[in-house]
Amino acid sequence: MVAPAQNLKINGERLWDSLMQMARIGPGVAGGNNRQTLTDADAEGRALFRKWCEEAGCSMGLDQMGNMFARREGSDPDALPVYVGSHLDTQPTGGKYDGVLGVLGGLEILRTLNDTGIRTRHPIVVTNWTNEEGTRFAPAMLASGVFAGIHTQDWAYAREDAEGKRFGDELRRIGWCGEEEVGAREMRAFFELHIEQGPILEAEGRDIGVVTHGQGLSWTQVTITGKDAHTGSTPMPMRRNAGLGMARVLEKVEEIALSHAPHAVGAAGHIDVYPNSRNVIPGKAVFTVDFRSPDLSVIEDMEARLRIEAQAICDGMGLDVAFEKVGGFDPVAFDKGCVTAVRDAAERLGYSHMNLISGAGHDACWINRVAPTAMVMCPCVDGLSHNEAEEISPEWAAAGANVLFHAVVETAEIVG
Ligand code: HGY
Ligand code: MN
Ligand code: MN
Repeated sequence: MVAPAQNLKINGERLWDSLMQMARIGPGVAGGNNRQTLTDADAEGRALFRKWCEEAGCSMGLDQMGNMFARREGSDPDALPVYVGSHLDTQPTGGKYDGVLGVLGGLEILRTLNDTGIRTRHPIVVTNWTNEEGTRFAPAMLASGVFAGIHTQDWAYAREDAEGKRFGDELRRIGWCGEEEVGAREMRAFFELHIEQGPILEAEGRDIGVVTHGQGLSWTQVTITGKDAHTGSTPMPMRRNAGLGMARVLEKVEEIALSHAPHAVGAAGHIDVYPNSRNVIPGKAVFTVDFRSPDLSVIEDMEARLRIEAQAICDGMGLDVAFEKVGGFDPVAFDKGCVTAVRDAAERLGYSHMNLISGAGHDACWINRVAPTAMVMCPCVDGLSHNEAEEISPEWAAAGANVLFHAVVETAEIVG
């Protein structure tokens, strides 16, 4: 395969401008974004992305999970396309780059190919995967999971948000439910550019992360039931305090994760107590424990110990406890050929780089099940993400997009 010329680069200013324009849709309250999946803001962001893709001459596809596909033709219409993309949905207090950099980095590849008149043999398709974040509708990477055959579409459509709204109804409500069967598309390869969402690249002074693996994830929803009662007149020995039970379990979560230092992590980011009234002892606590590790046996150990320890704590406090696995995927090893294409691109372009295990989950983790897949990462300031203060530099964005460009175009085979 012919590698792109070393001087072939994307237009970093245009990419940055597109990132800033997209960031104006679904603004957060502190400079970031709140463009949660299947909200009107998500619909607005999708429309802007579609407009840009059509301006770039793409034909648009949309499947029954709302996954968007912008196709640039190759010289061989029968050749399997090279896919590239990520997600446009954000956390409620999300940053401007998580996911968005990968989608608009893919679009920038098509724009640059148009500028230079370069043809590739394989078509190239830029994707926006629906509901990567899994915040409004658990689990994360829902639509890429359906595409990869992990979840059924019916199960996904029935997922409910905190207000009891169903995924399928909301997708139709915003007008982004396509006709296309989910998962019918075959891929030559899939590449995803993403900010690291961790501190390693910046601390090591590297421009590019060559992502060889992704750590596995486990989400267990824990429901602890006690008894609502008056916080003033109920004697301490008579209380069945579900909130206290939760606090003791969360201490155990920290202990369990630290027992597998330095790579395992654990926390609960979603926490609800009921009735959540200042002068009522919580009768119920519902929270999701998020455990991660590059090692599957460690994840399984943490899951098992959570159930044993939480049961013992609740038994000792006269509380009931129930567990439900609400998300998860095994550690991922990305395709060696695609990873090499990423590393060769970074070398060719003269960027400092290092191998990396992704701490966060990504659509690429599921697509890796159905197509050769790899990821490119760029640093982010202080490793901060899932926070409105998430920040990257235009230089980091351009470096990541250039490596993505070279890996994708080399895999798609330049024909002139
Ligand atoms: O949870 C994750 O790792 C991803 O950011 N959705
Ligand atoms: Mn993401
Ligand atoms: Mn995210």
